[in-house]
Amino acid sequence: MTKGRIVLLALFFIFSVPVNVYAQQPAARPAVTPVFSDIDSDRSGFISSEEMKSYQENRFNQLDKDKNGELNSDELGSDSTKMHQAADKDNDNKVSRSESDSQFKEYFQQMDKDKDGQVSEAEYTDYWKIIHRF
Ligand SMILES: [Ca+2]
Ligand SMILES: [Ca+2]
Ligand SMILES: [Ca+2]
Repeated sequence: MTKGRIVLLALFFIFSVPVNVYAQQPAARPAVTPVFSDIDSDRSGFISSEEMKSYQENRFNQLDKDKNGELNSDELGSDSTKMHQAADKDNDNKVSRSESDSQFKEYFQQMDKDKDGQVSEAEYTDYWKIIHRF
């Protein structure tokens, strides 16, 4: 190992310590992780794309307090999981049903690391670990 590399590594550790401390504080977390078994409705240990879809529909209906078929900023603000945060693709400050649907399809694909068409509990936990790091 060269001297330059050692210095770089030392710098990396010095700067990474405060970041890790920050990440462990619950207040720094952007979202509450939905419980795996809330989505895995048949308790098979895997989330299928159908289970993800029904979770998304239930969530959407829960959040859509005025039942107008879209989530406005107040309704989005009441979402502790913040799972709809990036869903507003057309930037009209509202999340439509189809925007919600495509956002959750995206989640499913991102979570299903080994691409076997289902999300295992390990894949799920790993995904949220990464999300909560930011
Ligand atoms: Ca609404
Ligand atoms: Ca929108
Ligand atoms: Ca999988």
